[in-house]
Amino acid sequence: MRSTQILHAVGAICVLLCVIQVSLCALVYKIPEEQHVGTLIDNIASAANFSSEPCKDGPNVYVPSFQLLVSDAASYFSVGSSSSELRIRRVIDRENGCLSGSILYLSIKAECGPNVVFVDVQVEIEDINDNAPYFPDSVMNVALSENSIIGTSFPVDPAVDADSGQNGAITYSLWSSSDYFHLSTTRDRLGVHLVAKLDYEAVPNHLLTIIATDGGTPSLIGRIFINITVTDVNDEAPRFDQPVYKVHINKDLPVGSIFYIVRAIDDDPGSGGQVSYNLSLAQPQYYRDTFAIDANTGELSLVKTLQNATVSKVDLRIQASDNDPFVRYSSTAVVMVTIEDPHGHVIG
Ligand SMILES: [Ca+2]
Ligand SMILES: [Ca+2]
Ligand SMILES: [Ca+2]
Ligand SMILES: [Ca+2]
Repeated sequence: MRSTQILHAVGAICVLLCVIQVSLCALVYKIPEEQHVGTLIDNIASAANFSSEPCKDGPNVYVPSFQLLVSDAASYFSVGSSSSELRIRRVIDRENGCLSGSILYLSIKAECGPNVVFVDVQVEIEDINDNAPYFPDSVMNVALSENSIIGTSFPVDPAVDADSGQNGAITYSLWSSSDYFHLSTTRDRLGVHLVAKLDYEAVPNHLLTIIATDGGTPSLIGRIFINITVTDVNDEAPRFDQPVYKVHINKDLPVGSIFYIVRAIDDDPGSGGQVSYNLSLAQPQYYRDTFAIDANTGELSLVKTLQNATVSKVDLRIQASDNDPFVRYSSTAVVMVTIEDPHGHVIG
């Protein structure tokens, strides 16, 4: 380093080409990108051992002058014509797409009377971590059936980072861990896979946030939100509010009377959760001739007089079924009916 202002000078080689007039000199620098306009790189006269004092040639006295020659990279730099200070003229961004590479080449003509030196300058632009990982989409919506098997996965377009080396090396993580989903990363592929059974009725939506972190110091991050909607399948059976009901009815109960109401619920939405009731076929015909249940309301009623009943207890098996057109689920319960005489005594 030539001074605290001068950026990293890698080396200087100067060769005299002509005994008295022209020589070549090569200077090499490394500077970070994104330096401010005006940042001093070096004093070219000093670096190239070219005297900044006036020179004489016979009776003539000349003042040294310095000129940055036209090149692709020349617009990024300036050279003081008398000071010979090489400075940043335009902010250099490695990732702006205008640079053909990370090394820029300049040519500076230093002149004093008949003495001319062409100074070739090579400036390597070092990467800084000035780009955060970036996902092509900031939000991704996914629908998964609740009967998806464990291991089901879906891909996520990976993030990109315009920086180089570790500054552009990305690792992925979930902002907060999930009991249902894990990340999978293999080479350039990013995916989310299912690790637990989904349940529409318990958790119909999952929101994941994937964080992409680069390897810079300090690191930068990007994120994508994954909104996972769990779609329903008919996987719940109706549930009676109690497995056994105990009912006492009078043998004088008029035919048509409603004597009890049962209720079953089904957590599925739509037709898979609509419940209808019926008397089970797996019971004596007499039961089904004597009692009825309303398919929609679960109201139990008497459809045949009990005046001639010879039994005092009837275990009436009732069934609740959902109305899914493809897969129907059912469950059963028992209504224990005790038949009493008008005095409250069990008959028989
Ligand atoms: Ca980066
Ligand atoms: Ca960069
Ligand atoms: Ca159901
Ligand atoms: Ca369901």
